[in-house]
Amino acid sequence: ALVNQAYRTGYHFQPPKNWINDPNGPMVYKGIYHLFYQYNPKGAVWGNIVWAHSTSTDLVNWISHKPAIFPSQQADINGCWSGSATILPGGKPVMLYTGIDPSERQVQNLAMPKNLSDPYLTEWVKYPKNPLMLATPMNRINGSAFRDPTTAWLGPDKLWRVLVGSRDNRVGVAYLYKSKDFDHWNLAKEPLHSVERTGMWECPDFFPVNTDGFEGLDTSARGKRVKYVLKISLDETKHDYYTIGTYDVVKDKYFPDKGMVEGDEGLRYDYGKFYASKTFFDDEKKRRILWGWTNESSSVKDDVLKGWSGIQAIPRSVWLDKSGKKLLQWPIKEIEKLRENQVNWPSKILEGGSKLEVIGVTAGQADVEVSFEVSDLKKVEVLKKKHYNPQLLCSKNSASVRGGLGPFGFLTFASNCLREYTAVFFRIYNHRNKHKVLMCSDQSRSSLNKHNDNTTYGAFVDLDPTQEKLSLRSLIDRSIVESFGGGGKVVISSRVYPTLAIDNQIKLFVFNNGTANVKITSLNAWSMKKAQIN
Ligand code: DQQ
Repeated sequence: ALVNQAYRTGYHFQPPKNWINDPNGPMVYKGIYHLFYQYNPKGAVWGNIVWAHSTSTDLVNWISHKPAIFPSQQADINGCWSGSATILPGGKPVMLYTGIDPSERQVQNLAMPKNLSDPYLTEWVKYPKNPLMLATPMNRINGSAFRDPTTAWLGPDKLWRVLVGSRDNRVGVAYLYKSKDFDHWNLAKEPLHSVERTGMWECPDFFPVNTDGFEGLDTSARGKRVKYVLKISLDETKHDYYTIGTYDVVKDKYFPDKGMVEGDEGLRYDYGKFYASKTFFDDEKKRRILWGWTNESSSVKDDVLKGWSGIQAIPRSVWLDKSGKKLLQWPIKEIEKLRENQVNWPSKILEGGSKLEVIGVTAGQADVEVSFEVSDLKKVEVLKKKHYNPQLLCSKNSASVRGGLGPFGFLTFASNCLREYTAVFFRIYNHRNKHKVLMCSDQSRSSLNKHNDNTTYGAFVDLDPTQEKLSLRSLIDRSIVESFGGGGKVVISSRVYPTLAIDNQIKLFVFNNGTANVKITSLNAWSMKKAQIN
């Protein structure tokens, strides 16, 4: 399996070989999408970090260019770490990124395209005055926890603002810097935001969202119908969390809203593997697009054997849900042009304890959408405690544990006799006289190879099963299942490495392991063509 590269993806972004991590500086310039990313040119483990560079006209097919930013100055001689693009007025892109200096301190640097008439922007020039921001005894910033500048935004006072992730002991901090010329940056008296006991904030992202509709906004946009999103990547848990709130541009303070769906700590973009994510405003199509890194769940030894590690998740459009309490996410529309050989089922009953094979698609490289309707709510199981950890609930009640209403969903990467499968499903509960919908991605039987991390993931989906259909879409791609529940309310990405369910031995089922019947109101499945990537 390792030798024939069964786990290399067909339409997810990855280079031909070696290690990748965070997406960097995503942007669109003269109609060309740019993606830079953390890359080790020398192997399948983290190290020797440079900014690799690819471009695309559709966010699906990519060509690669030579590394754009690599150690060349004192200010980045020990590594070029994560950073972001800002499009200056007049359309000129610039990059702020973290450099590792000769004394292993993290500092913030600027790089600019050499030739603006080249839409591929293959050559980048470092600003000679780098570093522009650094930790000093005066500002009391921790120089080993000071990185990942955001896209800058312009305030009404014509000053640029940018955030840099940090920590002060265990207080997670987003330091704010201001500048009138992108050259001299002044640390604001107070950070934009900080939260106790969260540890290092990596890769902060701060952007406005529309309160009505899914149109994206430029990072400097302001107005009455605008809310703000602050996303942080928690080094201690390796998950991305966001809150929605208001931004006082005069005080330069961010205030997260109270009473968000799961409390004030923050929601997850993805309840599986997804880290160091970053959005950009697509000015061409007026949408905000989210990129995120999905690392491997295999052992380092296997990564070295297969010669690569890490992929980027399919870019997602993000916008504010009508409730104002969470973001919705959906794979970018363009990915649908890879669909072929559509399979479409008429509505049918999926009996309790049964499963149906989805025949006619390449089950290892597919896009599948199903929608369920439930009526037999008498059969729901009851949850008695006050609080439940949905991930634990999913791992306790795996797909093989018979339920009342659910589990029902997909068995992806299923082998012939179901010795291997990765199950993505819903299970409905009654919790304090309300219905609660749990969504799980169960990796417990994903592979006979036990050297993989097969943690099960889960989250509650904020929807009322008596009023709404339960929809599930999974993007399946050779070693990844990216699942969107409830039209993008909950997303879970999992990496799996079956030993039997590989290549043309992979099957796909819709299953119902509850006692109650459910109705499939529609099912659409497509094989996915291979994208041209790098
Ligand atoms: N990865 C980068 C850092 C960032 C971390 C280094 C997050 O800049 O904090 O490769 O994955």
